[in-house]
Amino acid sequence: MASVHSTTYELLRRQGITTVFGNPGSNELPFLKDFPTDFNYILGLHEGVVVGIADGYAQASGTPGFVNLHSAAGTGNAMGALSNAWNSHSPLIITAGQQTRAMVGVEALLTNVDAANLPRPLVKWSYEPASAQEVPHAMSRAIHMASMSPRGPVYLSVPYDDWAREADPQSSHLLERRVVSAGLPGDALLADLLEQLSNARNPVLVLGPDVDAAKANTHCVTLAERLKAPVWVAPSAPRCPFPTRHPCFRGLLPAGIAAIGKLLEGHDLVLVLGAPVFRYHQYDPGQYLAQGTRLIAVTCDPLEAARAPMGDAIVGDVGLIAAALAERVTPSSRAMPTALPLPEPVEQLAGPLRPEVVFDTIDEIAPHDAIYLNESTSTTALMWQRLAMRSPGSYYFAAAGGLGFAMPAAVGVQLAEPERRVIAVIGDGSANYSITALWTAVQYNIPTIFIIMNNGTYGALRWFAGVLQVENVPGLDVPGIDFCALAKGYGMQSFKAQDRGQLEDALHQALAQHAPILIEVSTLAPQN
Ligand code: TZD
Ligand code: CA
Repeated sequence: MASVHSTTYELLRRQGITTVFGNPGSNELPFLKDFPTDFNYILGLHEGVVVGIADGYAQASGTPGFVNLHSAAGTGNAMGALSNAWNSHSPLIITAGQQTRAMVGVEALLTNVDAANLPRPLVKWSYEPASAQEVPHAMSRAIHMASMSPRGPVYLSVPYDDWAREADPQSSHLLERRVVSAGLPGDALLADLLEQLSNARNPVLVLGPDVDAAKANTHCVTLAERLKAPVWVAPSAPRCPFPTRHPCFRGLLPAGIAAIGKLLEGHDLVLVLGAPVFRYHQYDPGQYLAQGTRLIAVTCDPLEAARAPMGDAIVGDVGLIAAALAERVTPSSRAMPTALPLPEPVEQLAGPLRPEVVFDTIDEIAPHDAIYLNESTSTTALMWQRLAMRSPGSYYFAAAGGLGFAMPAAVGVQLAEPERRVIAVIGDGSANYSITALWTAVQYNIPTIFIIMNNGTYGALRWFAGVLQVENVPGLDVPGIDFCALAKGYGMQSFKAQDRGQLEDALHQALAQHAPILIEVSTLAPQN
């Protein structure tokens, strides 16, 4: 008779899931026992790092990331990372070991009390099976729930004595199941949308992360070119859905209500694809949309559709809808938008370097299909202006704004994309939330390039303090951290770059080798 253990591994195998991202404890050892040789285990030293790596891997590969955490404490450590995964529709199957069934009731050490409730509301589905025999069925549900549109993280708590039990013989049915979502709207709805686009005098596209997740970037290029429409990226962008040097590209929308309303003024139709409407940040009260502007959003997520404060929404498959619109839209006779001017080069040879110089240097030296992770919070706008992003899957940023995402996600993205170079640009503040990601990169020889922008401060918070007009705030500086020494401690090669020449040399060296590397750049803090 098959055990719960062997049935579950067979189920994962059949679904193409053979990598486990984890940090183990006693409750998890029976699951990890006799770990199959066709599976890989990627160890992270903190659960925020484990989920961050799995999130990057799931987003870049488009396949579910399987995570194994330790009970309540491990889950708690992962909650910040889970807030990002929830907001980026990342398909993550997060499992946690529970105490043995006989001792859950007495709350023995390492019991996950009310386990299914712990990760809510940051999961699509959360469960602890009522019996050992139910474990394979619950795992099957978890996989399908995470993978079905809208994708997202799910949570499964499994008492550790369940793994050695006999599986229900009917579990074999689970091995054969396929569940797919079908999401193209009916002809009438599509025809109506096409007519509105054709009739619009001055339409504009606003694209979000789920365009990139659906690999619909080229469909959006065709759509924009046929409509001759400008293209904005939806605010607080976690991914890059459109090539940033394309003539239609207008940049990243600001994250304020009034600012967006004003920027979109004059357009009679705003078509939003694959983004919430909108992920605002700073409170900038005003009109959501100017008089005479209509908005239609296409999203995979009913929650996003329901909570938008204005406009219509269509819930469906963003990739299929983008492809159908691109193919069928009537080409416009309007003039093609003209490309944005390239940013002015900044002459500076000696450091501390202006962030512009860092980005220009990276842009000059990095391969054209490099993948960027961004967690340098005060320089996001500069990054979008100065780094050309051409290919799908070229940019990732914490979708909920939770720091500690980009370092581990860069490791996961690199695992999923071994042919491309991954460059993570990380602030000196942000680098401390998930610094142990360096260790995983070293141990598994994952050749991510980490660039630390060391300006000694929480630059973005200094800017925000200005927006909120609050003065004399403590805790905004982070001086005295030697990132090269930290890298050395985790076994990683590192360079300090004090000027442009040193940065160039370090980047060339990093790109010439197949090993992770950290480059610490002294940068100027934003002026405020
Ligand atoms: N903690 C977590 C988990 N997420 C957060 N977003 C913050 C705290 C608050 N926070 C920001 O939103 S930006 C920021 C903090 C602390 C400063 C990051 O500083 P940095 O980058 O050095 O990484 P800059 O370029 O100096 O802003
Ligand atoms: Ca900083």
